[in-house]
Amino acid sequence: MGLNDTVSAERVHIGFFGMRNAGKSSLVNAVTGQELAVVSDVKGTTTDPVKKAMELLPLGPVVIIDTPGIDDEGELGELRIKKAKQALAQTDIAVLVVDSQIGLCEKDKALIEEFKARKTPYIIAYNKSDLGKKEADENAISVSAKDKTNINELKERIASLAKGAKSEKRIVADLIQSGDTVVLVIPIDESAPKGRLILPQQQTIRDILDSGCTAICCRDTELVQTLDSLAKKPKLVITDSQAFGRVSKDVPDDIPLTSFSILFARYKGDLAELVKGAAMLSQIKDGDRILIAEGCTHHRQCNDIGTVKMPGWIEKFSNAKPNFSFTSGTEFPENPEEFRLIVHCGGCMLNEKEMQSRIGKATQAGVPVINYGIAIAHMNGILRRSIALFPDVLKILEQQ
Ligand SMILES: Nc1nc2c(ncn2[C@@H]2O[C@H](COP(=O)(O)OP(=O)(O)O)[C@@H](O)[C@H]2O)c(=O)[nH]1
Ligand SMILES: [Mg+2]
Repeated sequence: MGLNDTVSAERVHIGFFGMRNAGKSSLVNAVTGQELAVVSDVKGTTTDPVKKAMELLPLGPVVIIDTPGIDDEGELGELRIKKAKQALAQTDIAVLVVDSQIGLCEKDKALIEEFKARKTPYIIAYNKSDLGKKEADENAISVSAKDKTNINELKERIASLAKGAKSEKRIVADLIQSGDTVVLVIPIDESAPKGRLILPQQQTIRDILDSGCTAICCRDTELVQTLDSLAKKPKLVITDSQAFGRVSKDVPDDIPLTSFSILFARYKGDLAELVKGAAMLSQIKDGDRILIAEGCTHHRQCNDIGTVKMPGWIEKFSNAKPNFSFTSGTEFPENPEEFRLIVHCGGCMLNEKEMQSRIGKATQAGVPVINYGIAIAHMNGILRRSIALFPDVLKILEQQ
């Protein structure tokens, strides 16, 4: 990723779905103007979803996802279908590609139901119009990847769907006003990446700057002197959740304090659902199955927390020996009901859609779900203070 690129998780994700040989890959190539995807008349050529971040006019920064056909057969086929479903979890806007010579089949209709259930805006692209045109209705467009017919029109339709698809949620901007000062506490320990800040910290600083506010960063060890040096009381202190215990002692009670994880839980996930789940931590017994889910596969800091620290903290807090399972990257159980609790990472590499979809799966299965920051805050007895900024969520905690 180049330094000036839009963070992938912040881009509108456009997924192309449909039957094998409908022309998904050809249409992806026509829309992007690049040979992004393998086109083949052998069915089932695309095996894994292919993802690419790019600028797509008139939309701007997007991620294009080309998926394998949903009608794949055999064991390998099942895996491909599963991967296509995982791609759907990240998709902000879906393009259902249909071979106009064949028309909508049952599997296409099932996909449409799936789009609706996930509230994913979609458009049907009847492809291969060069072979004979299918009259397109309101939700559809007739295109030819081969002749490049109606490709610009398709892009415009996708762009207009995108307008409503990305939420207007902000990380902190709605909590502060131009002129405010915000203090960010960023401990630099062995788990901090060398020479840089992590994504949630960068994004929070940017959101503060965009709001015409001042961001002051310090380590936990310099927090007291930093606060003492300020002529004006900061509007808010945001800390790394691992330092929350110490930081909460150093920040006077009249200054609101929260953590990056709480802010990101609100930004990408569902803070109320996540806070509700925290109570389960106090009910864990020997042998209870707990899933620790991470959004990325390569983040050393998270790995450390997820596979080592978090299980240790939970055992200590619950005074029990639960049974931990771990997933990472795009893996996430379709049916998580076997778990008593799901502890998810902050999800800095996942887009909002995916985070919402995971929380949705868990709550539908009746499984409480929390994130690292909320777990840490709860186990240190400081959850209340870290969500005091959000009265509606605080109410939920008090009602438990
Ligand atoms: N006539 C015609 N053939 C097309 C068109 N789009 C794709 N194809 C052909 O359909 C076959 C399958 O295309 P592909 O993009 O690999 O389909 P996918 O399996 O849905 O990704 C290939 O032989 C393409 O050349 C089109 O607009 N018109
Ligand atoms: Mg393909």
